[in-house]
Amino acid sequence: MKRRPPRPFPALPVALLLVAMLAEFPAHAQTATDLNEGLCLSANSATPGTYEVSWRGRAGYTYFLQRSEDLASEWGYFPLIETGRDAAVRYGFSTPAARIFVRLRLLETTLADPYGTDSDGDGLSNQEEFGLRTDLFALDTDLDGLPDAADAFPLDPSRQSFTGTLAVVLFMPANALVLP
Ligand SMILES: [Ca+2]
Ligand SMILES: [Ca+2]
Repeated sequence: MKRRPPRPFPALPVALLLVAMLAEFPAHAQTATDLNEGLCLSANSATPGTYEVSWRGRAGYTYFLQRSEDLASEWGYFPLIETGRDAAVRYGFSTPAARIFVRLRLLETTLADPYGTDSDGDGLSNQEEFGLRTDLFALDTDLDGLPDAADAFPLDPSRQSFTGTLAVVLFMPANALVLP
């Protein structure tokens, strides 16, 4: 993977990482045929804890950027969805984590309403799943049997609390013997 030299950029808290810059790649930059869309993560040595992530966004593709601090726990999402435009996509962010890893998930299509779309059909929009920190591509993020939209604790499989309404219908069997 070819790496771009670190460039200074303003330190931003993770919650405000939505500072996207679209620019045409110079000739030496990564291309979509590179591994993982030419995804690069560069640390800003001048400002510890600040990074720039970039990749080649292909037209007709939709990108979701994920992060992990240790590769052992679940991957989380940056709260952004990027529609490829055959151009570079760059984001700057800061984090207090000692290490940070990033990866892309992509759809080979574009979405008319990326944030309003429910990508996994669990009843929650992508925007709502960003807020809940659930997986945009899993009906049941914590695998406890309750879909994310009905799970009061969608990230904790040890706590099962149904948030919907249970419909209970009582009926009398045709051969029932009614006692006095
Ligand atoms: Ca969803
Ligand atoms: Ca669940």
